[in-house]
Amino acid sequence: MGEMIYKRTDFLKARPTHYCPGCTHGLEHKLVGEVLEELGVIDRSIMVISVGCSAPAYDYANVDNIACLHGRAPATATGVKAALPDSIVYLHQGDGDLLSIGLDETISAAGRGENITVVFANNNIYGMTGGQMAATTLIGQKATTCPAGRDPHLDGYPMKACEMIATLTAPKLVARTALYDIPHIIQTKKILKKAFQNQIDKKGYSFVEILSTCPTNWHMSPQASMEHVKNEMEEVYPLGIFKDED
Ligand SMILES: Cc1ncc(C[n+]2csc(CCOP(=O)(O)OP(=O)(O)O)c2C)c(N)n1
Ligand code: SF4
Ligand SMILES: [Mg+2]
Repeated sequence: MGEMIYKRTDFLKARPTHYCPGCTHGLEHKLVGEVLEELGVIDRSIMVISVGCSAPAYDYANVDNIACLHGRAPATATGVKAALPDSIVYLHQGDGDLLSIGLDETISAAGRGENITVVFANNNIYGMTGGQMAATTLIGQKATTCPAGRDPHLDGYPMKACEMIATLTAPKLVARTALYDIPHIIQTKKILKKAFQNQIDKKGYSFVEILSTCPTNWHMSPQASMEHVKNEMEEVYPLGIFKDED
């Protein structure tokens, strides 16, 4: 990776995004960008973009990127890392992508211990396609495909990514964070930094789930969405470090 043509120092381009007001995808890119800048690895970072509302993220970041088929980001990232072992690979995936459609890819990459960093934006819904139920949708939560609310007898129970991945031997860091206030934003950045440092140090697979918002499909204001994360989501998806090999 020594012969990069452009010297890049800023992760994000100075431009507005398409994200709805109160959506946390943008804040997540910003935190990752700050971390990659502070670690001095922007020149060798590659963004692996999944299908979902964050699909156009390639337009916002000053790094090389690759767009993947729905759910296939971990396999693509595996190929990127194999071809460019010194690259820093950042996956940004929604819950529909990472769990509902890409569970096999997710678990397989984690099980192999690929030296990549996964940022999982869990907003409990298929945001991009208009609010269908995801694997993570809460019991009782309304979605277009469960208009009366998710019923576990019909639709099953919410799936918990960190809890599943932490049972595997290979992953080095598995954590769940949130962004509903400044202390949690600071904590999220700290965990993201560790997750990318692990990759720089060639330690292996790191997985950071961030409890995320979708005010548009939740039919809530940005402020109410943050309260929802704190009061409803966190109860089902507790925050914490599920595995840290350090
Ligand atoms: C194999 C496949 N199935 C379905 C779709 C349609 N699709 C595009 S985005 C999306 C939902 C994405 O939801 P999520 O990953 O949670 O991202 P969000 O928009 O919520 O951030 C779906 C179902 C697709 N593109 N490919
Ligand atoms: S639809 Fe939801 S996930 Fe998509 S940009 Fe809007 S708030 Fe974010
Ligand atoms: Mg989603």
